[in-house]
Amino acid sequence: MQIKSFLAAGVLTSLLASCNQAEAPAPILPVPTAEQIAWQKMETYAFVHFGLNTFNDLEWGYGDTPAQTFNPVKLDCEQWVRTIKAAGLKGVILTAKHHDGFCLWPTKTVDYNISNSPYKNGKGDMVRELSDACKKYGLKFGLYLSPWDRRHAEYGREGYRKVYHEQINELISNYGPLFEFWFDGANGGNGWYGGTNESRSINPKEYYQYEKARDMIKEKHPDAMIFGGSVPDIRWIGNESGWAGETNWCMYDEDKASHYRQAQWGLKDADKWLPGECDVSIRPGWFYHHREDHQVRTVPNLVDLYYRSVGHNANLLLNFPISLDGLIHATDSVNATEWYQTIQAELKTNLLAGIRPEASETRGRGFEAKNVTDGNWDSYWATSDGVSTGSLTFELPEATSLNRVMIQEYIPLGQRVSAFSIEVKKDGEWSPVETTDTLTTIGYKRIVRFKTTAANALRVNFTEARGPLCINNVEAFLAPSLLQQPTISRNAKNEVKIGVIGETSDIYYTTDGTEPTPQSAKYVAPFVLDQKATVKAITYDALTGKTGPEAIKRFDLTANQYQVVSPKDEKTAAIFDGNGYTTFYLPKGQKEITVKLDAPHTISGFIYTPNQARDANGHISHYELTVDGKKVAGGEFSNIKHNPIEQEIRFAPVKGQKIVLKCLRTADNTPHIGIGEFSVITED
Ligand code: FUL
Repeated sequence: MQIKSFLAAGVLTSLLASCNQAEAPAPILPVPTAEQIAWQKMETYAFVHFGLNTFNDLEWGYGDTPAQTFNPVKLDCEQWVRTIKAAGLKGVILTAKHHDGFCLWPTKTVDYNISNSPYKNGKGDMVRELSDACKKYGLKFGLYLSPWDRRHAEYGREGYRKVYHEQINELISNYGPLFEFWFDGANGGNGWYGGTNESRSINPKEYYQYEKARDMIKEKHPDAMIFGGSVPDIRWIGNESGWAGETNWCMYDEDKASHYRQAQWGLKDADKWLPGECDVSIRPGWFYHHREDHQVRTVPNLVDLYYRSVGHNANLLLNFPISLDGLIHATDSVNATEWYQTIQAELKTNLLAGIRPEASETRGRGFEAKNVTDGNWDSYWATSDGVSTGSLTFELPEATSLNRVMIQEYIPLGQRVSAFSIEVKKDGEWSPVETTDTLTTIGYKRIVRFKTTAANALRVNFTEARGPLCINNVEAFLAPSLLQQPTISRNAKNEVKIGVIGETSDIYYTTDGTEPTPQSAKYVAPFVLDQKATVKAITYDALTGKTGPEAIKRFDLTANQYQVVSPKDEKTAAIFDGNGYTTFYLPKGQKEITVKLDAPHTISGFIYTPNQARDANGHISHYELTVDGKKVAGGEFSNIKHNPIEQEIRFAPVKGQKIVLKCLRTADNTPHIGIGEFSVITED
């Protein structure tokens, strides 16, 4: 009896409590699905690019390299997975087939697959091996299957479409749960196509029948996010550099966007919830190239990308090019692991934990300001209907230094905030924090970095939103300073400039190839270097005795050793000025540039840098190079449109003086041809 009345009282209390509970704000459409929310909470995961390209030093195989060249001798998927886990990444997506058409699993659809390679005497199955390793180590598993297939004879026709769908079917049927399926949008047109060596164009939205493909995938993997195609769940962020816009809405609609680059910011007024994914490689290329071993992204660079992806309301997909032996290279593995540890250290102690903030206004019971510091993702502070601005003030128990603020909106009810500001109170005065960030959207997560400041209190003002505010988390941190990697450049006057972005620190350098130490020359101002040399530089903090990542730059011929004979135009100087942002565009109709060196040199390669300006065009995608009238190189700068990095081409050394770089095609078929930088690699 006693128990009964006790229970009744309990029910009554909770009934009363729920009666007093204010009503939750109405969702503002569109809102994410439960699967999209679960995906966004993953925040970071890995990509691996591996296949025939790896063994042929290519980014985009043409579809004609023999399957027998796939021969990793130490392949160990568990090593990949251990590295990926140590880097704090929650899953991995494997390139089961790239544009060259080579399949990493023993598919029944085409012979061009792993069973016709020497790997495990044709008994290997990379998709199986990696998915097993993921299960063993508790990582999620996803797949990339390139729709564009440069090998298949039937590409562009119904025959290949059937093959493609059957390949999807094999992959979704045999390898366990998938968290993401990647349809790559690239389609360069030309390929081997069964030996026809031609260019084929298709209308991707219709040709691949993505709706059908999606249904097949979702039937077996309802949680899987579809990337790309015509019915995606998430969107490409519009660049392959790993960052999202500071303003970044989860809403998007390709048909409403003026250009694909709009994807970096999303759209405030679109009716699809399509959160952004930032894909980026830890090296310049997506596939492994020995020449990039010293170009692995450094810890500070990766840390910066974290803040500009996850900290900008997007997920980060970090690629590891698997090396020739079948392992993640040691440098990549060390840098990725240290990157994670650095992020952990930067966001270790939440200075607002347990503080009950004061809110400008509250909707009522259940939506109090204390919800933003209770560590519960599903409880949030909300303002009343009709109130879409407000502030949260956190009194700090003692004067504290800070330089990071993290804010999260309760996205199940939609993304709302479009403007906010952050202030600190010092000596009784409020002032805004010093930041270069534009404080607009928040979404699932926004992290703002600002100059370290002392504070007795912190205030976040939400100044514009699409409806009542729904904020579920606010945290603040004091990240230790991080030594950056210097940048090194040489201008047309042969002046070498070494600099660092962000916090200032001492720089030491060498020009004779030796390793720089704090005993080396200290950089104080640009210096002249009018010969071939390698400059190495480090940052150093005398207080901690720590050095930052080393920068290495090899300088070959100087700008005055080049003379452009055609076209005659003084603007051509821009291509030797050490600055990839200043670009020379060839006059309309002209397709080549002729350069004369000061004297004959033994030349073993050249470097072409496309315009480095954001979203530039006119990049050369197909080229030919002659030295003294003899063709020494020609081919494709694969993937240069979306990954416009420096292109280094090597060839057998040849002595000569007159060089002609000819453009056979630009990446976007624009009539103007841009050259950011051009240089040759000499052996003398
Ligand atoms: C691009 C491809 O063309 C690249 O090779 C790479 O796979 C990247 C992730 O997507 O569109």
